[in-house]
Amino acid sequence: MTSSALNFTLHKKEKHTGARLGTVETPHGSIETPVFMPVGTLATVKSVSPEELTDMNAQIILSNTYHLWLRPGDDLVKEAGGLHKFMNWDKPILTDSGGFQVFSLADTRKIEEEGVTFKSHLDGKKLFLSPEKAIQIENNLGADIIMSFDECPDFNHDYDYVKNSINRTTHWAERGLKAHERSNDQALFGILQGAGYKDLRLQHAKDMISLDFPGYSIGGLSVGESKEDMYEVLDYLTPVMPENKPRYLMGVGSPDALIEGVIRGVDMFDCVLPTRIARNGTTMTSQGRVVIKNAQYARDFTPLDPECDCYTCRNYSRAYIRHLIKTNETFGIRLTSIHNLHFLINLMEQIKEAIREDRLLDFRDEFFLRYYGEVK
Ligand code: PRF
Ligand code: ZN
Repeated sequence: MTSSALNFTLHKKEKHTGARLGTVETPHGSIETPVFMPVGTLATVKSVSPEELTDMNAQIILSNTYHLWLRPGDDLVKEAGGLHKFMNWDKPILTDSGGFQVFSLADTRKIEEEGVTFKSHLDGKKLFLSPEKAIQIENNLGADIIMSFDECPDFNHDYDYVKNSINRTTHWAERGLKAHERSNDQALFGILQGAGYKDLRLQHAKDMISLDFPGYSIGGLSVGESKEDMYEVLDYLTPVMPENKPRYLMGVGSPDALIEGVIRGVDMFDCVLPTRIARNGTTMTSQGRVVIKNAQYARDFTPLDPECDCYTCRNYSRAYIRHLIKTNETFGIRLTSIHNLHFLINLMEQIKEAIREDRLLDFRDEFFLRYYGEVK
């Protein structure tokens, strides 16, 4: 891995769907795809230690340029020896570019060709992020896979706006490529946008693919549109994406969307869902969602999920976890977070097994029946 930071090997395509099995090699080890990536926005997967992530077979985690730039500062992370060393995680890391976070968190932003001016969501301070600046921050953080700076317009934003926006995102991607100083050990992915417009989506994919990134992210989805709308975009988009490069669907990680995304040829996913819902006591189990605060679990001394072999389910009961969550004990949040992450990582293991055996559609139907009570 001297000349390029990333190697993707495609091992198999499923017989009846677009699903693929692959390996992504990075300077911090290999990732077997399809993969679910836990989110560690502030250089920590909230309440879960790196050892616990390793125990649940997490292969790669995601962190955020925008947040780490504001606190503690990318210069400090660089001084610590980079993100891996700073947070004691020596497996692969991916950083998002900050584009999306500026659009979803910051106030009063002004988007221009040069970059985005906005106010910090922490103290209102005026800040400016450009494609060059985003890449410079990502170079300092030192993740294995980094994202190009993009604009993520609303799914229903008007056509002419989105048309301008995708061109701007392409220009930003070109500038990011030029600014990238660590292409030997950091793979820079391009992000595909285009909101809900098929022609703009296909145009943007074509423009970005011509820039020859080592991988492509699908942005602008799961931003409020229906699942059907999202799947429709994937249906026409993934077939035009390079087969020999990883495809990453950004910010998507509900169980149904993971399965449907894999079916449509997506290799990588991330989502705050498992850790976010864990913090109010909502868990994902083989039988569907369990809201642990509910009275029915007060005297339930069985594990959260009888089919799960995670640390939480091996050692603690529903009644105990309910007690901790009800009394705001932080250990309760740790237990539900560990279980939920394990659940999605284990779901991906089952998906890979089903791809290997060419039975992914049957797996989907069985899973949906048990989890949602219906074949969708
Ligand atoms: N762009 C970037 N990060 C993202 C998104 C995007 O469109 C999304 C959309 N679901 C999540 N994270 N840069
Ligand atoms: Zn469990």
